[in-house]
Formats: sequence, structure tokens, C-alpha cells
Amino acid sequence: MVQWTDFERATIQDIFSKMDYETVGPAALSSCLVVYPWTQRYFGNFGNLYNAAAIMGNPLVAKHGKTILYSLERGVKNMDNLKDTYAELSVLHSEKLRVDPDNFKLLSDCLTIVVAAQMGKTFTGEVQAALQKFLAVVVSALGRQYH
Ligand code: ZNH
Repeated sequence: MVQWTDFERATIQDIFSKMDYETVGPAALSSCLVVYPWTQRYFGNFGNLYNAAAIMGNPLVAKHGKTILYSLERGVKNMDNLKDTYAELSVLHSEKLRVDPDNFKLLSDCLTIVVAAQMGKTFTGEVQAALQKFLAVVVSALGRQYH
């Protein structure tokens, strides 16, 4: 089982409690779709993803960005049981959505960049390590039901 230090727990809780999901979720997902264009293939039903401006202004992208953050919030509340927390979503992404699990890491990097930009100087090396660790464990849990 993954062990968390008090600092890591406090940092993750702090980041998510202060996060504005309305801006961070859409920014992270739209960055992912712009920077890694092949990730657009899963969102064929989202309408216009023609260019960066279209992606950033797409309401379905914005909504889904928020959905992802709410899902991560569930993880923040269940840091000692991330495997079970994401078991069902792992099955969904694997069997139904057929999302290549490598993409989870790309999204978590985009999210880290958005958070870092917002936190400025308070985004220290220790904070970065705690956030990346949390996201890596979530990504691993999301990848567990792939075979
Ligand atoms: Zn995902 C969906 C989460 C990533 C793709 N997702 C989803 C949902 C959730 C999630 C919660 C919803 C479900 C239901 O409805 O039930 N994701 C998530 C998370 C993450 C993710 C947490 C990370 C971290 N995804 C992702 C990626 C991708 C995706 C990266 C690609 C690229 N998802 C997806 C899709 C879907 C989802 C496609 C479906 C959508 C719609 O709406 O249609």
C-alpha cells in the first residue's frame, strides 16, 4: 500500500481545497487536447475541436475537465484506498471508452502545469513532488483493470 507523509496529505488536501475547478479543470483538459492532439480521438462526440481556440472554448471540454477534477477529489478523500476508488473507472476507461492508459499521465502533467502556474512561488519542489506522487498513484489505479 502507498504510504503518505503528513506533509503529502496536507499538501494534497490544501491544493484541492483551494482549487477553482471551474477554471483548472477546463484548462488542464484543453491543454492536454491541444498539446497531445491524438487525445482528441476519444472525444469525437464533443463537436468542434478544430483548433486551440475551439478546444478552449468548447463547453463539453470544459464540463468534462470539471468532471475529471471531481473524480480526483474523490481520490483526495480516499487517499488510503485509491485502488478501489478508481476500480470502476478503470474498467470503464479500459473496456468501454478504450482510452490508452498512457494518456492519463499526459493529463496529469497538464494538470500539474496549470496548478503550478496558479500557485506561483508556493509551488515548491516538495509540493510538486507531493502532487505528482498523488497523480501517479491515481494514474496507476486507473490503469489497473487493463489487460
Ligand atoms: Zn476520463 C469519462 C475520470 C483521464 C477520456 N473520465 C470520465 C468520467 C470520469 C473520468 C469520472 C465520467 C464517467 C461516467 O460518466 O461514469 N478520466 C478521469 C480521470 C482521469 C481521466 C480521473 C485522469 C486523471 N479520460 C482521461 C483521459 C482521457 C479520458 C486522459 C482521454 C484522453 N473519460 C474519457 C472519455 C470519457 C471519460 C472519452 C467519456 C466522456 C463522455 O462524456 O462521453
